Amino acid sequence: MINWFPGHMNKTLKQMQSDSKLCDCFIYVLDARCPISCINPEFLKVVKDKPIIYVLNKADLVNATDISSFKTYFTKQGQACVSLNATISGGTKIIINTINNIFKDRLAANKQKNVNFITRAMVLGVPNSGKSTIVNNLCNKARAITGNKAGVTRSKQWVKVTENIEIMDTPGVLLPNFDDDEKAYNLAIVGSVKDEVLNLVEIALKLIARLDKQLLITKYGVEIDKNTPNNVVLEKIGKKRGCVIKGGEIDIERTAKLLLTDFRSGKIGKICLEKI
Ligand SMILES: Nc1nc2c(ncn2[C@@H]2O[C@H](COP(=O)(O)OP(=O)(O)OP(=O)(O)O)[C@@H](O)[C@H]2O)c(=O)[nH]1
Ligand SMILES: [Mg+2]
Repeated sequence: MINWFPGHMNKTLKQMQSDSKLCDCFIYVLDARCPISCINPEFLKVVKDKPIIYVLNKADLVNATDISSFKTYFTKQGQACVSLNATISGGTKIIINTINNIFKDRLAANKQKNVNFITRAMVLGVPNSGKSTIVNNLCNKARAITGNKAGVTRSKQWVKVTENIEIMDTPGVLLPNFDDDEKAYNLAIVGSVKDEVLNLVEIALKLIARLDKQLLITKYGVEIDKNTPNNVVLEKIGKKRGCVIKGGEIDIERTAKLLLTDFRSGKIGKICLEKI
């Protein structure tokens, strides 16, 4: 059972609800490795009935077939959905095009009247999904602080992206209660839950349960089969990778961290934790 909903997240949600009155649309950032787990029902109170652009971010870490199924899934909900890699130059241009497309009638009408209408978008999502990286990519500048762990952004900020688009970065917010442990574990695996509050061995075992054993055989050279218990798989990975403490015992915590780091950085492969 994972629960991490510190006071600042509740405060952030309230602030977002108040700021959302100024917003025309929302850039809802999802980690493409587990987009459904990234859906936070609390955001409904912020978004209400305004347009959403779902962003399947970190698309570079997932294979194209999975991306395509999730795009279909979100588009069927009547919202825009794009996939991207926010770490490459120009990776987020598609967001600007999508916003301009959603508001094209209003933009055209305002142009005729010679009024420069500003479209305001709030960037929201669970921690570590890449919101600040997207903001920086959109502005072509390091405006927002980013980091490879949950809870980097602590306060809101508005930034100008084009002559007619302004966006606001927000701190990541998790669900106050998880009704589905599997979703919580997915978020923990991808790094949305602060590692310090987790039992990383438990999370690594959950990751192993989700991975194709053949992939682990290829990547780590371990001798296992589909019936090998997950804790034995983890031990074998530790042994192969030299995670050993005095007396030849496996350092299981270090092995867990190593496996999670390999997964999070894409070293194990392009893997989606969810199927649709
Ligand atoms: N591979 C890959 N990594 C990404 C991508 N976008 C962001 N990242 C990495 O993900 C990590 C988290 O990025 P941030 O932008 O700080 O995430 P955030 O959503 O702002 O996180 P909080 O502020 O904690 O809520 C960083 O290490 C980024 O470099 C992407 O498209 N692909
Ligand atoms: Mg951030």
